[in-house]
Amino acid sequence: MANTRRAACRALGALALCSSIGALALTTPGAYAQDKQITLGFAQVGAESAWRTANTESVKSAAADAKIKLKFSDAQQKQENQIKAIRSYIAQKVDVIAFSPVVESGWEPVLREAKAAKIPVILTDRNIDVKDTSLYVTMIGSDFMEEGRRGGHWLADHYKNDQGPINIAELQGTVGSAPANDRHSGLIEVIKSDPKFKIIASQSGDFTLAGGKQVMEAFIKTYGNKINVVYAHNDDMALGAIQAMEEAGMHPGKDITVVSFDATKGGFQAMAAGKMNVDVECSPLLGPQLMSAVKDVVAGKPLPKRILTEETVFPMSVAAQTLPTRKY
Ligand code: GZL
Repeated sequence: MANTRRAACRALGALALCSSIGALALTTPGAYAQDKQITLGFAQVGAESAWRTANTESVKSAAADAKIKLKFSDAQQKQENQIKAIRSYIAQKVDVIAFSPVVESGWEPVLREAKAAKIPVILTDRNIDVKDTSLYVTMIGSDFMEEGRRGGHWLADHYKNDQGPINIAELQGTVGSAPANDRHSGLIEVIKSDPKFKIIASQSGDFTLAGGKQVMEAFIKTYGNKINVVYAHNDDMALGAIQAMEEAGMHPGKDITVVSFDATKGGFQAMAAGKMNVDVECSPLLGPQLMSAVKDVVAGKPLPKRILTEETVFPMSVAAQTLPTRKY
């Protein structure tokens, strides 16, 4: 009899303990949030390049790994579509909104709506140009100015014993986008002090292979063999330009130096084939960092305003041995 009474007391005690922990969890701020599945609304730029495809894959797989419910939209490179997607995430009362801004300006109104709805916003990949930086929690991505400087320094070193003139044809990314603006400005910062470098042509190919090919065909028609360097803001446009140069009987990577950005597998294959001289890395694999930031925001943890991705520069000489190790 006594044993039965003792067992009953133990069971009652355990029940009381469980219910008090349960109550504690419900009342402790943030504790409940750890149990509720987080919903993230992500407004992607589009599907314009191999980089973007890898970036989308990274976001989707990292959300699944983190057990975060992902609402995903593709804006087909149109700002109005990204704004519509963000508004729809606000209406659905998601926990966090993240997006890769297709261009730098025009975001204040919709971000003020997100702030009024108390939904935190995280920027990934590209930055925005706003006075009120309280409109977003943090920006996760590369330093495009530094990438442009790296491209410029590689050119300065490559032509250090050449008197010039060195005529550059520039294939710019999407007009108004942070990577296009900064990869251009970073190059200028380095070469402006050396008059032998001249940008004789500069036009947007919108980060696409078709755009790069079309613009390069026009550059070849106008400037022909006067072009010494093609400076392409991403691999897709560089690969399109390489096609145009080969169709015109030119030898990209040999009689025309090709500088590109992203360091995708396509870029490595072009370098291994001797058709591209250098590829400045820009990692699209931002998914894990984004999901970690989302969880921190929901848990009320402070985040730095800028989370920088580490990257490097790959010259043609290392392409063949490095290609098998590349993840995108
Ligand atoms: C850079 C990214 C750019 C890539 C392009 O972080 O925004 O957009 O360089 C992509 O390939 O289209």
